[in-house]
Amino acid sequence: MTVIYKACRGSRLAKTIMGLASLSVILFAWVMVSGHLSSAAQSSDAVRLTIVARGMAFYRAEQPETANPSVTVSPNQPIVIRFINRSSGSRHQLTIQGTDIATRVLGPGESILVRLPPLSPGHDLTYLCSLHPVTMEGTIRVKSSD
Ligand SMILES: [Cu+2]
Repeated sequence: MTVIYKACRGSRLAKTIMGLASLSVILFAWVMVSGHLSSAAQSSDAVRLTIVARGMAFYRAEQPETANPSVTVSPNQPIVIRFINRSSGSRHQLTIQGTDIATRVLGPGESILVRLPPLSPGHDLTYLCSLHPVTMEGTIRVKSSD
C-alpha cells in the first residue's frame, strides 16, 4: 500500500516536472522566435535616420558640426526619420519635397517620427523647414543602386 502510494506520488510529481519542463521549453522557443523576428524586422524593414533642428539649421546626430548636411540613403527601402527640434526657442518643421512629408510645426524639445516610403534610385530630394527655408535646407541623395 505504501509502496503503491509512493509510486503514484512519484509519477504525479514526475508528470508535473515534465509538464513544467516542456512548458518552459515552449516559452523559451517562443521568446527566441519572437525576439528573432522583431530584430529581423527592425534591421531589414526600415533605415533609421535622426535629423535635428538646432539654432537655424538642420544637423544629423552623428555629424553635429555640419549644418544642413547631405543625407545619402539606399533606394527601395522604407526610411524612418526621427525629427527632433533641439533649438532653445524656435519652432521648426520638416518638409521633404517630392514626397507628401510635411510635419506639423514642432516647439523646442519636441520630436516626431516620419515614415518615408521606399524611394526610387538615383535622384535627389530637398528637405527644408517651411518656416525658415533660406537657412534650413539640405539634400537627401538616393543612391543609384543598393
Ligand atoms: Cu525652422
